[in-house]
Amino acid sequence: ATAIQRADYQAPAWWIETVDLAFDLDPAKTRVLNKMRIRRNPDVPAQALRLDGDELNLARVMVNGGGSSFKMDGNQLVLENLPEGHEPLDLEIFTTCSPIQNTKLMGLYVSEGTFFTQCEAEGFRRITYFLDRPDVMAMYTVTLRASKNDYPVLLSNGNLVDEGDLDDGRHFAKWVDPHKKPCYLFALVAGKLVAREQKIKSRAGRDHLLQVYVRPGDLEKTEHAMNSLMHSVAWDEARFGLSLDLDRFMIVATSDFNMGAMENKGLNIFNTKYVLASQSTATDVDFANVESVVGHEYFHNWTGNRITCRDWFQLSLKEGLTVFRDQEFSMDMAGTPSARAVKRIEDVRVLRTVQFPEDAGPMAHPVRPDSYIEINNFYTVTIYEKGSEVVRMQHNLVGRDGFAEGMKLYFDRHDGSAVTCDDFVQAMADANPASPLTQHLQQFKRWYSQSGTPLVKASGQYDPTACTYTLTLSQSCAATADQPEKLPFVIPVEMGLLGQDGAALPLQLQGEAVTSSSHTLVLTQAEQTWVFANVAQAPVPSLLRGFSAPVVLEYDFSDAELLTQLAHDTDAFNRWEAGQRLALRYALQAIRTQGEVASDVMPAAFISALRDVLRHPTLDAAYKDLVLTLPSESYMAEQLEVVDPQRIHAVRESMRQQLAVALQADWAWAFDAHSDTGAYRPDPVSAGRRSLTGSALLMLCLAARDSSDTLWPGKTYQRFKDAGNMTDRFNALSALVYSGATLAQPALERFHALFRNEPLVIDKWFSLQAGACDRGGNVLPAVKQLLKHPDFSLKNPNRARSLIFSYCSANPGAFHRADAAGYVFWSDRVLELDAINPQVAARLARGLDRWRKLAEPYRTAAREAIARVAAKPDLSNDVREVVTRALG
Ligand code: BAL
Ligand code: ZN
Repeated sequence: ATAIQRADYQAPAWWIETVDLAFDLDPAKTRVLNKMRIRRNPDVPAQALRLDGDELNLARVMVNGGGSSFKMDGNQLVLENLPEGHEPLDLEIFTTCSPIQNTKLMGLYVSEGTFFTQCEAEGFRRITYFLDRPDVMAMYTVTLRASKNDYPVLLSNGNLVDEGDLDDGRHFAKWVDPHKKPCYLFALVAGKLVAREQKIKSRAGRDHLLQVYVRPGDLEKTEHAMNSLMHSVAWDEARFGLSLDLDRFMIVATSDFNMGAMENKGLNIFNTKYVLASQSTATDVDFANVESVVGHEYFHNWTGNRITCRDWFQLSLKEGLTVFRDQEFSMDMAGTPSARAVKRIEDVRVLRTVQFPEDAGPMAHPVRPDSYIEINNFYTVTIYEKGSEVVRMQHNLVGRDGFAEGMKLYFDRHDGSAVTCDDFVQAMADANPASPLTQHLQQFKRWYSQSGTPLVKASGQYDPTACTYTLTLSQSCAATADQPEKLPFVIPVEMGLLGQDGAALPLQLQGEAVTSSSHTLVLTQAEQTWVFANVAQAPVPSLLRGFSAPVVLEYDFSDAELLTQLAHDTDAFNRWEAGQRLALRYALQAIRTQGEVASDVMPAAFISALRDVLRHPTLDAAYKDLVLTLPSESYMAEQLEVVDPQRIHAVRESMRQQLAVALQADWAWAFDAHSDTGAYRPDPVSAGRRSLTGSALLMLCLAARDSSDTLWPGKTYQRFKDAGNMTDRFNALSALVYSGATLAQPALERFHALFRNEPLVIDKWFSLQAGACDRGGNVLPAVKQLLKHPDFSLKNPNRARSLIFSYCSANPGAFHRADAAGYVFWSDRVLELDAINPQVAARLARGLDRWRKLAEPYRTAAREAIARVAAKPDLSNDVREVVTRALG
């Protein structure tokens, strides 16, 4: 396969104005009649019409009611002799496909007896021949015909305009979408479904019907999704003045889905994982994820659907912006400043533990990539999460009101069209002419064109005579796999100064008025210096507050300075960050030290500071829990030139044990003080209390290992049995499993028996065992055994992820084995999955992206495993691209 280049973009030679699709739905052979009105694009030299197709059986092609000559060029259907001129033509194409055989879950497929579609990015070509590119936007009419008994519900985009019975027990439904759209937003669903319904009136006074469709037994698990949808509608109106533009908005859940969810116009299709939630089957994290994903897909209705992408290189135009919007939505819903900070920390943790490695690895690409082989491989944390950070920097540079103005101008200019990332930034800048964004616009755009994580080095100098503090910031960005040279970025660095007692100092840049206690410096050059006046004492700098740019910040903090920040920083992010820096510092020292890992990796002063946070009278439980959580093994690995995963694992385990034992009485206090959360509500405050009690139980079970005490494992088992909600139950179960308690096995068996009919809970059951703490290499044999479990299926992406990804991609201490058995297991699964579902296989294939950093013997063994995958001749493009880059 050849790479597609962004620079090669050309406008389409033809437009498709209307599409009239008729489906005769049958699992084995579905017939699709596609009638299009097409027209030559007058701005482009005359060319043949080339329509994309994939795994279709072509039966007939007609032009203006008569037969037409055509040829095939690979997967493309080519019509060379179409009438000249710019009059519209009627093109009719009749094809069949086999949804039941579609295990790739792209295009039209069957899941548990129900038809679903997934068209983004290039799935529509698996339904009919088409100009399958996002800049071709058409009006759609869709008629569905199917057995009434087997498929009583027939759904597509837009409004239901007709329905009725046909001969032979079949029936039909006709849908018209009032908005033009690219084909990747097309959807249909047909099956035995029931809906929760809600009528709402928007601020603008328009009536809407909201529906959440699920399988009959799942209806009582849809209340939270519906509430989340109503909140999303209200939020987008309140924050951005964007109202729902449809009479009817539908969400449908399926248990077989490659992604989290899909924003098809008016007919969002969701992975059940992000729709279904009940107190007894879903954790607080699941509830929060449902809210966030429902919001994300709903917000796409404007950012993605009304304005879409010119080409797939612009994917972050809609994804980065929509992630930013869903993050803001979740923060606004969370309410308190503390809950906002918790959400921010969680988002930054994902960025740093997943996106930073991506940017430093073989798949590095800019937020707007320049080339790809398989677009499905570019639905990445760089496009989504880093893309969101790039939007967030714009938000911070123009201010909240300025951002709203920029959004307004963006819609005024581009509503109803397919545009580029440049168009978005230009609108943001034009709406805010006096902002630093506009001042540095061309340079700011490097965030879209350059990959890599910038490194910002800071140093400070206090002059006690002049009472000045001089802060110097310098930036650099290492070469990435795709780009050797980098130019300076525009980096907003929000900062403050603390006194030695932790009190905030007023900020006054020399020659300027006092600002406040927090200020944003805009670093644009390789090195810049700022001088602060009237600084009464040597300050502790609090830099990159709120993580104001997606960079690595280096500053030679003393332990004492970090302890001051941990105790006092008014910026909640940096307060948390100070604790992480200290923990990381001690971890790296222990990792680099030869010999057996000490049992006291962290000094007493740090343990004591953590105790103070844990016992703090006013901090929220959720925040405490984040501060008391050590940096992950993969984050530690990223800080090292050469990675010995077993050494990292041993050090982190030792640190956790130290925290468990040293704070044993405090954990017991924390458990008792927070364990009553009253009637279940998934709000951030009570969720935080549950999260902290869960951590406390794990710590108490770990401490019990040292003392052979059975009290806390016993109490934990009791809590597992008696829990009134899934969060408490699962946290207790996890504590038993992660601590290796003897009660873990009976608890796992009981859990399975209780929830055998709840697929999403059984996913948790698999995932927990695959993610268990490795003790003497015991996890891999357990995972292999679970592969044979009757509930396991490789074909269901959620189930495959729950067992295989949880082991290969989320459990480094168990996966990186000196005997290479983890890597062999990985390569076997990548190859098996590739034959079923290349998209999911390619995700798993990313699991060894960072093999070059590994110490021996891991490095050689990992390379051999990747080479083994690459040696397979008939690999999908998806997996081929990933392993080729990994080896390249
Ligand atoms: N557009 C693919 C799924 C999502 O990002 O919402
Ligand atoms: Zn999205």
